[in-house]
Amino acid sequence: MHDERSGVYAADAYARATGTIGVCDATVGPGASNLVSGLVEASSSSVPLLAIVSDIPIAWEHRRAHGSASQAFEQRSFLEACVKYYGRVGSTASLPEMLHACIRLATSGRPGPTVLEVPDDIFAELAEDADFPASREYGVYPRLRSAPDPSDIARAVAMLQHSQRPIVVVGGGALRADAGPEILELAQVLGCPIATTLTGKGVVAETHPMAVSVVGRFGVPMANSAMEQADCVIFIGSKTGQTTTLNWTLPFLDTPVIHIDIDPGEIGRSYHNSVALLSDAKLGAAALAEALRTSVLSTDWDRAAIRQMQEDWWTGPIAFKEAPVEGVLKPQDVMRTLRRVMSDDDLIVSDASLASGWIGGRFMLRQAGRRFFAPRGLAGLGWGLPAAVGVSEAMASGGIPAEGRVVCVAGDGGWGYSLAEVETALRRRLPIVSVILNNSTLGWIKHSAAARYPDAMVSQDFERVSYAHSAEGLGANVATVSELDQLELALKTALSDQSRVPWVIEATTCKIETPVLPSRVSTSSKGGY
Ligand SMILES: Cc1ncc(C[n+]2csc(CCOP(=O)(O)OP(=O)(O)O)c2C)c(N)n1
Repeated sequence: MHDERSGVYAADAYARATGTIGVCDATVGPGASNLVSGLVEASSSSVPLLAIVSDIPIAWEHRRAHGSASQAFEQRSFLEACVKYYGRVGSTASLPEMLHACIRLATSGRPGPTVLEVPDDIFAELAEDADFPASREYGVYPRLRSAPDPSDIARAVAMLQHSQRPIVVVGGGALRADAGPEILELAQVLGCPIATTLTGKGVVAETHPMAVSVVGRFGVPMANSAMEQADCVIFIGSKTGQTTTLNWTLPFLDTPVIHIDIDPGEIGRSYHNSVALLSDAKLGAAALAEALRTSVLSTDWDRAAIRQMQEDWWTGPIAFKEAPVEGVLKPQDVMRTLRRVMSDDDLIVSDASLASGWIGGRFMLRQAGRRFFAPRGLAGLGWGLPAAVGVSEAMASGGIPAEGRVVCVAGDGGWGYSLAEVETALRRRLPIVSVILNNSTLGWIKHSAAARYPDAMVSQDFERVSYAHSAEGLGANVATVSELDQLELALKTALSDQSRVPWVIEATTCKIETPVLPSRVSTSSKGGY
């Protein structure tokens, strides 16, 4: 790839799509330092990765400082903070075991990234064939599943027996654990709505009669409204972070919480009185559902009201912040068009910023599974296109079924970080369809600056740039669209093109609209937005 940042992003997305570890490599020094954003994204999103990084020869250690040895710097202390484990290979004899350690640690427990650092002289040595039995199963996650303590299940059941309106909120941990069927079972027994975090989107199909879609800042108002009405919240595989909980104001601090998680350090971090079920998401949901099946419950959600909210949100009229302007598309309309034209076999990848929120709240996932990929760990711009390359490679190599296409959605700011990877997609014959929401501005930053410092704005605007022209130069088929029917035609053409040449569709979009939902002002049920 053109940039080590892209390499690690692609490996991350490959791991998310396939359920196996992603691997990338980078050269000593500037290559290694470029891995930081991707390693932190994978760490905060709990994605197993192995980054193989080279280093100066062992004998040159005294030449590390100030680049006496060309490109050397303290890369270990720099990268070690970003990963679960940093293995430095000291001899060829230790290589097989070190490699095994990196893979084993990346995929076990809460998954995360690891680094294998190999000095240049070790790389150059001839290694004997390893007398070490390699086992592919270590590269797959979740590898070892643990079940909850029955006494904790009994406490959770006792709490739920007092609940009229429980809600299940599932995060990325549930998606990684393939816990969808068990979570559906749990919600069925409880007769309750199911919400997801942005990273958990896909655990259940959003067509389900009790699915209220994504909660939090990048979510859907009906999900936040269901959270407000809930008198007990069951988090499954979620770090209950800022975006999901509207700055830890929802659930309210006095709402009873049950938390199923693989990482004991997460349970109780945001909601101190949580009933803790230390468990894999799949086994935890199954055990709770099983115990509840024989319990007396008194849940009474208004199912018809939930059904109505779903219909209004997905198919009702869209409320815009400003009136439609000719020649400028609304991202909400772009999402509805994408949804109409894309098939259920297509996968969707978003870049950071508003693109994640537009898809999170406005693009209904009609089938469950790992179908939507977004960088919410570090939320760094430029993740989208390289990640689409990783997902598309997974399709091309048979790592995941290949019936559909990979669609990438990015703002123009984010697209600018990694646009050279269009050539990678072309060279690898990956028929990715990218849609750039070109509002010629760093939209989210502009919106927050306007809200916080309206009298001291600095410019977040760009010149009007033709990203279509640059993508054409990089070898893609392109289209520039500013009307909905043009967009629909371009998408249909791109998605049915059999040439395996990537497509880049540049849409002129407005600067004003935002998918970001307002934060609540208080942690109590009395405070509003
Ligand atoms: C690498 C990186 N730098 C800075 C930011 C801070 N940031 C968050 S959103 C945003 C604006 C993104 O603009 P664009 O990609 O055009 O999307 P839009 O918000 O306009 O939809 C910025 C700069 C970030 N998330 N990542």
